[in-house]
Amino acid sequence: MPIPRMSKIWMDGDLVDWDDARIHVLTPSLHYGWAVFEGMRAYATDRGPAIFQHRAHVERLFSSAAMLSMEIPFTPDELMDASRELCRVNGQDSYYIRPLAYLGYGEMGLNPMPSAVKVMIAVWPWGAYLGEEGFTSGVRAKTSSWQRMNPNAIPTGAKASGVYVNSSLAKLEAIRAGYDEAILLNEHGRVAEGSGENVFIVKDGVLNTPPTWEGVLRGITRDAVLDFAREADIPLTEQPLLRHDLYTADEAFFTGTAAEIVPIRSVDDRLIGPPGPVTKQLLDVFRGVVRGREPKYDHMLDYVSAH
Ligand code: PPE
Repeated sequence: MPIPRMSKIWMDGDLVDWDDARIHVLTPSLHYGWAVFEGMRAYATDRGPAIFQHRAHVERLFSSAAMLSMEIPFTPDELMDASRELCRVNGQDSYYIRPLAYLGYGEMGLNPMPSAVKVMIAVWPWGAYLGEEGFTSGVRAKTSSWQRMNPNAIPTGAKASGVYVNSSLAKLEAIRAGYDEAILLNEHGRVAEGSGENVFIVKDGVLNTPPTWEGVLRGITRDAVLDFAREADIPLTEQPLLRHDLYTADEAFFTGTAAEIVPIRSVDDRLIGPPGPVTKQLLDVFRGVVRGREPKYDHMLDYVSAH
C-alpha cells in the first residue's frame, strides 16, 4: 500500500523532515531482521485525534524488545510524547502510527549486542487494510501452506520484524491464489492467526479465539474485543481451533490494529456467510469506542491534544 507523504518523522528524539528520515544500507536490522515494532491507530474524535490503547502498544514494544534483549534508550512516556507530537505536527485527524526499534549502523555480524538500539516513529493515514468491501461483505481467507513460526524458533509473542517474513510468505501465497488474506496453522496443525491479525469464530452463540500459547501474537485489538464481549455478556472461550472449526463456524472475523475488525466471508471457499450478528455487535462497539462515543471505554483513548 502506498504511504502518503507526511511532514515529519521522529528519529531518536528529533523531528526530521519526511524525506530526510534515512538510514545507511549497512544498518544490521535491514540484513538480519533484528528489530521490533508496533502498529497503533489514532482515530478522529470530537476532541481531535485519539490513540487507541496507546500505553498497551508501547508496553508491548518494550516487552518485544526485552524478548530480543534490546534496550530501548527512551522511556515509554518519552515514546508516547513523541507519537502524540507527530500526530499534532502532521496535521491529519487520523493516523496509523509505526514505532520501530532497530540496530543502528556501525557493526555487522549476527551478535546484536555491539549495535546501538535506534528508534523511529512515523505516522500516516492508512485506510481499510483489507479493502473497504471487507468491512461490509467480509473477506475471503485461505489456510496457508506456510506454518506459523514455532515459538521456539522465534518468540512469536514478540512483534519482531524477522517474524514477518513468515507472515508475508503466507500473504503472498493467499493473494496469488486469489484470496484476501491467509490464516496460518501452527506446528500442531491448529489455527494460529492471520498474516497480520488474530482470528475469532462464533459457533452456537459462543465467541472463541485461539489461546496465545498456540503461537499467536497477543493482539491488543483481540484483548479489547474480549473485553467488549465480556461486557456485553457474549459467552466466550479461548480454546484451540482446528481448521474444520473455521469451515463450520457461524461467523468468523479478523482483529488487528491495521485491519480493525474484519468479517471473514469464507475460508478455503467454504462459505461462512455475510457478517453475522455477533460480529456486527462487536464492530459497532469498537467503532463507537475508537470515535470516543463510549464513555465507559474512554480510558482506552489517548487524546493527542490533551497533553
Ligand atoms: N497477529 C499478527 C501476526 C499481527 O501482525 C497483528 C498486528 C495482530 C495479530 C493483531 O495485533 P493488534 O494490532 O495488537 O491487535 N499486525 C500489525 C501489522 C500489520 C502490517 O501489515 O504491518 C498491525 O495491525 O498494526
